[in-house]
Amino acid sequence: MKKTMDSRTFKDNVLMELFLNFDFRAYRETRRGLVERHLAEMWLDSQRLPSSPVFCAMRHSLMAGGKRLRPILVIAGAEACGGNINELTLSFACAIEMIHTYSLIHDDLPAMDNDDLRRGMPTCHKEFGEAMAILAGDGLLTYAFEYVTSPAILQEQSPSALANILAAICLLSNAAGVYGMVGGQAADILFENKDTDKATLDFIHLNKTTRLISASVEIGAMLAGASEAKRIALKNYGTALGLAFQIKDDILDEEGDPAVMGKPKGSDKRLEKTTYPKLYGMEASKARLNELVEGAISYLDIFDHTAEPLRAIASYVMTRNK
Ligand code: GRG
Repeated sequence: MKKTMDSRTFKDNVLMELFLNFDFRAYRETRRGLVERHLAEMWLDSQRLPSSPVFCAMRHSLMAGGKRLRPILVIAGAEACGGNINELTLSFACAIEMIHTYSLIHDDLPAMDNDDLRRGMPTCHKEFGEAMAILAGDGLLTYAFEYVTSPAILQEQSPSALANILAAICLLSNAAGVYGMVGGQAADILFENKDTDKATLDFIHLNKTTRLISASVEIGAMLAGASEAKRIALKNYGTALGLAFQIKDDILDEEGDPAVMGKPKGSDKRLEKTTYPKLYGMEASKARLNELVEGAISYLDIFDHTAEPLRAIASYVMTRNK
Protein backbone atom coordinates (compact mmCIF):
# COMPACT_ATOMS: atom_id res chain seq x y z
CA MET A 1 0.00 0.00 0.00
CA LYS A 2 2.79 2.39 0.93
CA LYS A 3 5.20 3.30 -1.90
CA THR A 4 8.93 3.15 -1.30
CA MET A 5 11.22 6.09 -2.12
CA ASP A 6 12.45 4.36 -5.31
CA SER A 7 9.02 3.63 -6.71
CA ARG A 8 7.83 7.24 -6.38
CA THR A 9 6.97 8.94 -9.64
CA PHE A 10 7.77 12.53 -10.51
CA LYS A 11 4.16 13.40 -9.58
CA ASP A 12 4.56 11.65 -6.22
CA ASN A 13 7.63 13.75 -5.54
CA VAL A 14 5.85 16.98 -6.46
CA LEU A 15 2.94 16.01 -4.21
CA MET A 16 5.31 15.06 -1.41
CA GLU A 17 6.92 18.47 -1.77
CA LEU A 18 3.50 20.13 -1.54
CA PHE A 19 2.65 17.98 1.45
CA LEU A 20 5.81 18.98 3.25
CA ASN A 21 5.11 22.63 2.51
CA PHE A 22 1.45 22.39 3.44
CA ASP A 23 0.71 24.34 6.60
CA PHE A 24 -1.94 22.17 8.20
CA ARG A 25 -2.12 24.20 11.39
CA ALA A 26 -2.94 27.37 9.41
CA TYR A 27 -5.47 25.45 7.27
CA ARG A 28 -7.17 23.96 10.34
CA GLU A 29 -7.28 27.24 12.27
CA THR A 30 -8.80 29.27 9.40
CA ARG A 31 -11.51 26.65 8.82
CA ARG A 32 -12.11 26.27 12.54
CA GLY A 33 -12.45 30.05 12.86
CA LEU A 34 -15.07 30.12 10.10
CA VAL A 35 -17.06 27.36 11.79
CA GLU A 36 -16.83 29.04 15.22
CA ARG A 37 -18.10 32.36 13.81
CA HIS A 38 -20.93 30.69 11.97
CA LEU A 39 -22.02 28.76 15.06
CA ALA A 40 -21.78 31.85 17.28
CA GLU A 41 -24.02 33.90 14.96
CA MET A 42 -26.93 31.48 15.30
CA TRP A 43 -27.73 32.31 18.92
CA LEU A 44 -28.33 36.04 18.82
CA ASP A 45 -32.09 36.10 19.53
CA SER A 46 -32.41 33.20 21.94
CA GLN A 47 -32.26 35.29 25.15
CA ARG A 48 -35.69 36.80 24.52
CA LEU A 49 -37.59 33.50 24.67
CA PRO A 50 -39.16 31.97 27.81
CA SER A 51 -37.29 28.79 26.89
CA SER A 52 -33.93 30.57 27.00
CA PRO A 53 -32.35 28.11 29.53
CA VAL A 54 -32.43 25.35 26.92
CA PHE A 55 -30.63 27.65 24.47
CA CYS A 56 -28.05 28.34 27.18
CA ALA A 57 -27.55 24.59 27.65
CA MET A 58 -27.18 24.10 23.89
CA ARG A 59 -24.73 26.98 23.65
CA HIS A 60 -22.76 25.78 26.68
CA SER A 61 -21.91 22.50 24.95
CA LEU A 62 -21.77 23.67 21.35
CA MET A 63 -19.50 26.65 22.01
CA ALA A 64 -17.21 24.84 24.47
CA GLY A 65 -14.58 24.58 21.75
CA GLY A 66 -14.16 21.04 20.47
CA LYS A 67 -11.67 20.18 17.75
CA ARG A 68 -14.37 20.76 15.07
CA LEU A 69 -12.98 17.79 13.14
CA ARG A 70 -16.25 16.88 11.44
CA PRO A 71 -17.04 20.38 10.08
CA ILE A 72 -13.45 20.70 8.89
CA LEU A 73 -13.89 17.37 7.08
CA VAL A 74 -17.03 18.69 5.33
CA ILE A 75 -15.06 21.71 4.12
CA ALA A 76 -11.95 19.71 3.18
CA GLY A 77 -14.10 17.15 1.33
CA ALA A 78 -15.76 19.92 -0.68
CA GLU A 79 -12.45 21.63 -1.41
CA ALA A 80 -10.87 18.35 -2.57
CA CYS A 81 -13.67 18.09 -5.15
CA GLY A 82 -13.27 21.64 -6.41
CA GLY A 83 -15.99 23.21 -4.23
CA ASN A 84 -15.88 26.56 -2.45
CA ILE A 85 -16.39 27.36 1.20
CA ASN A 86 -19.85 28.85 0.73
CA GLU A 87 -22.97 29.24 2.90
CA LEU A 88 -24.22 25.81 1.89
CA THR A 89 -21.02 24.00 2.84
CA LEU A 90 -20.77 25.93 6.10
CA SER A 91 -24.38 25.22 7.02
CA PHE A 92 -23.84 21.45 6.65
CA ALA A 93 -20.52 21.72 8.50
CA CYS A 94 -22.26 23.44 11.43
CA ALA A 95 -25.26 21.07 11.33
CA ILE A 96 -22.94 18.07 11.67
CA GLU A 97 -21.19 19.72 14.63
CA MET A 98 -24.62 20.24 16.25
CA ILE A 99 -25.43 16.54 15.79
CA HIS A 100 -22.02 15.54 17.14
CA THR A 101 -22.49 17.83 20.17
CA TYR A 102 -25.96 16.40 20.86
CA SER A 103 -24.42 12.91 20.88
CA LEU A 104 -21.77 14.01 23.39
CA ILE A 105 -24.38 15.65 25.68
CA HIS A 106 -26.48 12.48 25.71
CA ASP A 107 -23.43 10.20 25.97
CA ASP A 108 -22.35 12.08 29.14
CA LEU A 109 -25.73 11.62 30.90
CA PRO A 110 -25.94 9.43 34.03
CA ALA A 111 -27.98 6.87 32.04
CA MET A 112 -25.08 6.47 29.60
CA ASP A 113 -21.42 7.18 30.43
CA ASN A 114 -22.11 9.45 33.42
CA ASP A 115 -19.26 11.90 32.87
CA ASP A 116 -18.67 15.19 34.70
CA LEU A 117 -16.26 16.86 32.30
CA ARG A 118 -16.33 17.42 28.55
CA ARG A 119 -14.23 19.75 26.43
CA GLY A 120 -12.61 20.93 29.66
CA MET A 121 -15.95 22.16 31.07
CA PRO A 122 -18.66 20.67 33.29
CA THR A 123 -20.89 18.39 31.20
CA CYS A 124 -24.25 19.80 30.13
CA HIS A 125 -26.29 17.93 32.78
CA LYS A 126 -23.83 18.95 35.53
CA GLU A 127 -24.36 22.60 34.65
CA PHE A 128 -28.06 22.65 33.68
CA GLY A 129 -29.59 19.46 35.11
CA GLU A 130 -30.59 16.28 33.33
CA ALA A 131 -33.89 17.50 31.88
CA MET A 132 -32.32 20.54 30.21
CA ALA A 133 -29.38 18.43 28.97
CA ILE A 134 -31.71 15.90 27.32
CA LEU A 135 -33.67 18.75 25.73
CA ALA A 136 -30.49 20.55 24.67
CA GLY A 137 -29.41 17.39 22.81
CA ASP A 138 -32.86 17.03 21.22
CA GLY A 139 -32.81 20.72 20.31
CA LEU A 140 -29.40 20.46 18.61
CA LEU A 141 -30.35 17.33 16.66
CA THR A 142 -33.57 18.79 15.27
CA TYR A 143 -32.17 22.29 14.73
CA ALA A 144 -29.38 20.79 12.61
CA PHE A 145 -31.95 19.65 10.03
CA GLU A 146 -33.95 22.89 10.27
CA TYR A 147 -30.73 24.81 9.65
CA VAL A 148 -29.75 23.03 6.41
CA THR A 149 -33.29 23.30 5.02
CA SER A 150 -33.82 27.01 5.81
CA PRO A 151 -35.27 29.03 2.91
CA ALA A 152 -32.24 31.32 3.04
CA ILE A 153 -30.06 28.35 2.06
CA LEU A 154 -32.42 26.55 -0.33
CA GLN A 155 -33.76 29.45 -2.40
CA GLU A 156 -30.33 30.15 -3.85
CA GLN A 157 -29.83 26.63 -5.22
CA SER A 158 -30.13 25.19 -8.74
CA PRO A 159 -32.20 22.00 -9.31
CA SER A 160 -29.06 19.83 -9.47
CA ALA A 161 -27.68 21.40 -6.26
CA LEU A 162 -31.06 20.76 -4.58
CA ALA A 163 -30.83 17.07 -5.56
CA ASN A 164 -27.35 16.91 -3.99
CA ILE A 165 -28.65 18.60 -0.82
CA LEU A 166 -31.49 16.10 -0.53
CA ALA A 167 -29.04 13.19 -0.93
CA ALA A 168 -26.77 14.77 1.70
CA ILE A 169 -29.69 15.08 4.15
CA CYS A 170 -30.60 11.39 3.56
CA LEU A 171 -27.01 10.35 4.22
CA LEU A 172 -26.75 12.51 7.33
CA SER A 173 -29.96 11.16 8.89
CA ASN A 174 -28.91 7.59 8.11
CA ALA A 175 -25.40 8.07 9.56
CA ALA A 176 -26.72 9.74 12.74
CA GLY A 177 -29.66 7.40 13.27
CA VAL A 178 -30.40 3.85 14.26
CA TYR A 179 -28.51 2.40 11.27
CA GLY A 180 -25.49 4.49 12.28
CA MET A 181 -24.44 6.40 15.41
CA VAL A 182 -27.54 5.62 17.51
CA GLY A 183 -27.28 1.91 16.64
CA GLY A 184 -23.57 1.87 17.51
CA GLN A 185 -24.20 3.63 20.81
CA ALA A 186 -26.99 1.16 21.66
CA ALA A 187 -24.67 -1.80 21.01
CA ASP A 188 -21.89 -0.10 23.01
CA ILE A 189 -24.19 0.18 26.04
CA LEU A 190 -25.71 -3.29 25.62
CA PHE A 191 -22.24 -4.89 25.59
CA GLU A 192 -20.87 -3.07 28.67
CA ASN A 193 -19.61 -5.65 31.21
CA LYS A 194 -19.97 -8.43 28.63
CA ASP A 195 -17.62 -10.52 26.54
CA THR A 196 -17.48 -8.77 23.20
CA ASP A 197 -16.13 -10.55 20.13
CA LYS A 198 -14.19 -8.86 17.34
CA ALA A 199 -17.19 -8.62 15.00
CA THR A 200 -19.30 -6.88 17.65
CA LEU A 201 -16.47 -4.51 18.54
CA ASP A 202 -16.14 -3.62 14.84
CA PHE A 203 -19.92 -3.04 14.65
CA ILE A 204 -19.74 -0.65 17.62
CA HIS A 205 -16.67 1.20 16.34
CA LEU A 206 -17.94 1.44 12.77
CA ASN A 207 -21.30 2.86 13.78
CA LYS A 208 -20.88 4.86 16.99
CA THR A 209 -18.07 7.06 15.71
CA THR A 210 -17.15 6.18 12.13
CA ARG A 211 -20.45 6.79 10.31
CA LEU A 212 -20.67 10.50 11.20
CA ILE A 213 -17.01 11.08 10.36
CA SER A 214 -17.31 9.31 7.02
CA ALA A 215 -20.60 11.09 6.23
CA SER A 216 -18.93 14.46 6.91
CA VAL A 217 -16.32 14.08 4.19
CA GLU A 218 -18.75 12.39 1.77
CA ILE A 219 -21.28 15.21 2.25
CA GLY A 220 -18.54 17.72 1.42
CA ALA A 221 -18.01 15.83 -1.86
CA MET A 222 -21.76 15.71 -2.60
CA LEU A 223 -22.25 19.44 -2.04
CA ALA A 224 -19.37 20.15 -4.41
CA GLY A 225 -21.05 18.02 -7.09
CA ALA A 226 -18.22 15.45 -7.09
CA SER A 227 -18.00 12.58 -9.58
CA GLU A 228 -19.11 9.15 -8.33
CA ALA A 229 -15.47 7.97 -8.24
CA LYS A 230 -14.39 10.88 -6.04
CA ARG A 231 -17.41 10.60 -3.74
CA ILE A 232 -16.77 6.87 -3.19
CA ALA A 233 -13.05 7.49 -2.63
CA LEU A 234 -13.89 10.05 0.07
CA LYS A 235 -16.46 7.75 1.65
CA ASN A 236 -13.80 5.02 1.88
CA TYR A 237 -11.24 7.52 3.18
CA GLY A 238 -13.78 8.60 5.82
CA THR A 239 -14.48 5.04 6.92
CA ALA A 240 -10.79 4.23 7.40
CA LEU A 241 -10.25 7.60 9.10
CA GLY A 242 -13.26 7.16 11.42
CA LEU A 243 -12.13 3.74 12.57
CA ALA A 244 -8.60 5.08 13.10
CA PHE A 245 -10.08 7.97 15.09
CA GLN A 246 -11.95 5.60 17.41
CA ILE A 247 -8.93 3.32 17.91
CA LYS A 248 -6.84 6.39 18.75
CA ASP A 249 -9.58 7.41 21.20
CA ASP A 250 -9.33 3.98 22.88
CA ILE A 251 -5.53 4.39 23.07
CA LEU A 252 -5.83 7.92 24.52
CA ASP A 253 -8.29 6.65 27.12
CA GLU A 254 -5.39 4.54 28.46
CA GLU A 255 -2.35 6.65 27.64
CA GLY A 256 -3.60 10.24 27.19
CA ASP A 257 -3.11 13.26 29.46
CA PRO A 258 -6.45 14.29 31.07
CA ALA A 259 -5.30 17.92 31.29
CA VAL A 260 -4.78 18.02 27.50
CA MET A 261 -7.87 15.96 26.64
CA GLY A 262 -10.23 18.05 28.82
CA LYS A 263 -11.78 14.88 30.28
CA PRO A 264 -10.57 12.13 32.60
CA LYS A 265 -8.95 9.01 31.15
CA GLY A 266 -9.87 5.44 32.07
CA SER A 267 -13.62 5.86 31.49
CA ASP A 268 -13.71 2.76 29.22
CA LYS A 269 -12.22 0.68 32.05
CA ARG A 270 -14.60 2.21 34.60
CA LEU A 271 -17.58 1.22 32.46
CA GLU A 272 -16.01 -2.16 31.63
CA LYS A 273 -16.20 -1.49 27.91
CA THR A 274 -14.41 -3.66 25.41
CA THR A 275 -11.92 -1.50 23.54
CA TYR A 276 -9.43 -2.16 20.76
CA PRO A 277 -6.44 -2.28 23.17
CA LYS A 278 -8.36 -4.59 25.52
CA LEU A 279 -9.27 -7.09 22.78
CA TYR A 280 -6.16 -6.86 20.55
CA GLY A 281 -3.46 -5.48 22.89
CA MET A 282 -1.83 -2.04 22.75
CA GLU A 283 0.87 -2.90 20.19
CA ALA A 284 -1.58 -4.48 17.73
CA SER A 285 -3.94 -1.52 18.21
CA LYS A 286 -1.19 0.94 17.32
CA ALA A 287 -0.23 -1.15 14.28
CA ARG A 288 -3.89 -1.22 13.13
CA LEU A 289 -4.13 2.55 13.63
CA ASN A 290 -1.07 2.99 11.43
CA GLU A 291 -2.47 0.70 8.73
CA LEU A 292 -5.82 2.47 8.71
CA VAL A 293 -4.23 5.91 8.36
CA GLU A 294 -2.04 4.70 5.49
CA GLY A 295 -5.10 3.10 3.91
CA ALA A 296 -7.11 6.33 4.29
CA ILE A 297 -4.36 8.30 2.56
CA SER A 298 -4.12 5.76 -0.26
CA TYR A 299 -7.84 6.27 -1.08
CA LEU A 300 -6.84 9.84 -1.96
CA ASP A 301 -4.52 8.72 -4.78
CA ILE A 302 -7.04 9.81 -7.42
CA PHE A 303 -6.86 13.40 -6.10
CA ASP A 304 -4.13 15.97 -6.70
CA HIS A 305 -2.91 18.62 -4.23
CA THR A 306 -6.53 19.64 -3.50
CA ALA A 307 -6.69 16.65 -1.13
CA GLU A 308 -3.62 17.78 0.83
CA PRO A 309 -5.73 18.89 3.81
CA LEU A 310 -7.37 15.44 3.93
CA ARG A 311 -3.95 13.75 3.88
CA ALA A 312 -2.81 16.01 6.71
CA ILE A 313 -6.00 15.32 8.69
CA ALA A 314 -5.29 11.58 8.47
CA SER A 315 -1.79 12.09 9.89
CA TYR A 316 -3.24 14.36 12.59
CA VAL A 317 -5.73 11.68 13.66
CA MET A 318 -2.83 9.30 14.25
CA THR A 319 -0.71 11.76 16.26
CA ARG A 320 -3.40 13.77 18.07
CA ASN A 321 -3.17 13.99 21.85
CA LYS A 322 -6.77 15.10 22.52
C1 GRG B 1 -25.79 9.39 22.41
C2 GRG B 1 -26.68 8.64 20.17
C3 GRG B 1 -25.54 8.90 21.04
C4 GRG B 1 -24.33 8.66 20.57
C5 GRG B 1 -23.09 8.93 21.28
C6 GRG B 1 -20.13 10.14 19.98
C7 GRG B 1 -20.70 9.14 20.86
C8 GRG B 1 -21.95 8.47 20.43
C9 GRG B 1 -20.17 8.87 22.04
C10 GRG B 1 -18.95 9.51 22.56
C11 GRG B 1 -18.14 8.48 23.22
C12 GRG B 1 -16.77 8.55 22.75
C13 GRG B 1 -15.79 9.18 23.67
C14 GRG B 1 -16.45 8.07 21.56
C15 GRG B 1 -15.10 8.11 21.06
C16 GRG B 1 -14.91 8.91 19.83
C17 GRG B 1 -15.51 10.26 19.96
C18 GRG B 1 -16.76 10.48 19.23
C19 GRG B 1 -14.93 11.20 20.66
C20 GRG B 1 -15.44 12.58 20.77
O1 GRG B 1 -15.26 13.27 19.56
P1 GRG B 1 -14.13 14.37 19.40
O2 GRG B 1 -12.83 13.84 19.95
O3 GRG B 1 -14.66 15.49 20.39
O4 GRG B 1 -14.11 14.86 17.99
P2 GRG B 1 -14.55 17.07 20.31
O5 GRG B 1 -14.90 17.53 21.70
O6 GRG B 1 -13.18 17.48 19.90
O7 GRG B 1 -15.59 17.50 19.31
